[in-house]
Amino acid sequence: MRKIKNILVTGGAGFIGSNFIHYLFNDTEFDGRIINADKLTYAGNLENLTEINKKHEGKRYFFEKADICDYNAIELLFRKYDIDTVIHFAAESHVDRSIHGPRDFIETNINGTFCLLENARAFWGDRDDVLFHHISTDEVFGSLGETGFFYETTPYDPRSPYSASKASSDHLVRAYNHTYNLPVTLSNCSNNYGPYQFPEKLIPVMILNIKEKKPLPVYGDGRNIRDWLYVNDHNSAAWAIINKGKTGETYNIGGENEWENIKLVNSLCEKVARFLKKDTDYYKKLITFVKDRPGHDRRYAINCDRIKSELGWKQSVDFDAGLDRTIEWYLNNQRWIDNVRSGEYKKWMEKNYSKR
Ligand code: NAD
Ligand code: TDX
Repeated sequence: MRKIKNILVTGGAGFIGSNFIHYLFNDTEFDGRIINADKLTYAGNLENLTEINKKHEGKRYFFEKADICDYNAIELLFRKYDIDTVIHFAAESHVDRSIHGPRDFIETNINGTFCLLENARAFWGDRDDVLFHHISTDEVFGSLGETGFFYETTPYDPRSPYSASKASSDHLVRAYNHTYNLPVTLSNCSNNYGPYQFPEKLIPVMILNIKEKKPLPVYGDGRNIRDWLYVNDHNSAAWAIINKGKTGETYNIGGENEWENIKLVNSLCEKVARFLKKDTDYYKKLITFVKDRPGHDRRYAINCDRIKSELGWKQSVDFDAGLDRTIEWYLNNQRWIDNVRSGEYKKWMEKNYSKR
């Protein structure tokens, strides 16, 4: 197996990236250095890494505030830390934001990925003991009807500015492998949930609104379907690919756990009510059907047989236990919530959601 000495984690202050850094320290044998490069947009929060920072900063963990679109800044990081592995999480990640303002999505997701690839190519030359792992989404495959699944071979059909920008970055990563022999792997994953997820995505929005007795905004008829995976299971899959995956290949990652939004929101009402020892029906009455998301993809469902059979990965957290863990985390971390809700996030929410 390739020895990883210095891994560059882009977007390591975001939801999945910060969980990945926790995962490396807590759940793996990895003993190299972790360099977290993050621009700290509204979604980047170093509070996610307070404990890691206290214990490991300057020894095995290094934070660098950097924009992945800044060629010189990234070049410096490759040299300074002698990077041999990249796991690329950094992105603008929220579909609704991409509808209101796609520019940052094009800039970070496409140009930022291009800039990282250019740097990796320049710094690594024709080395084959290095790897660029690109984190992508099932949304690049488009939308499914009532049946069927996305496979690694499913043609791309992105339908939002977010998914189009991610699809574009996937194509660039594959092109760098094909054209320049850059050692790359890719993964396309379904919806993640867990601690540290920014409260703009469905599950944290609902948990917090239930707790605060606010309306629970369900888009359209609530019958859209998503496949949910606990964030650590995404990270264990990415780590398996980095260590055992075949260069140049793509792996689908999923929860095999499809839920209609409305059913999930009802289940969250029941669960949070149980935690707070309150009446479930009161919370369910807060459910409010609101104007649909433009171009709202109907159903996502991932076939992840490949990573299971070839790399021996499987999901380890079932949805019931994972949701309980997540609800408990949001109920017990009010300070994190207050901090994250101030600043840029708050301003954006006020501007875009006050009219609903
Ligand atoms: P997030 O929005 O929580 O975090 C993104 C991080 O990237 C933030 O810390 C932000 O500061 C940083 N960032 C943004 N622009 C940057 C730039 N120009 N330079 C440096 N850093 C920058 O996102 P997430 O949910 O953790 O998603 C991480 C990755 O996983 C993304 O690539 C996303 O497309 C992919 N993904 C997410 C999900 C999901 O359900 N959240 C599912 C599949 C794939
Ligand atoms: O308030 C809401 N009400 C609602 O009905 C929100 C925030 C969402 N929804 C619906 C829209 C979707 O059908 O819930 C579903 C999930 O929505 P999001 O949490 O916004 O996730 P989604 O659009 O599915 O995209 C997510 O999964 C794939 C991540 O944000 C992406 O980064 C990832 O690639």
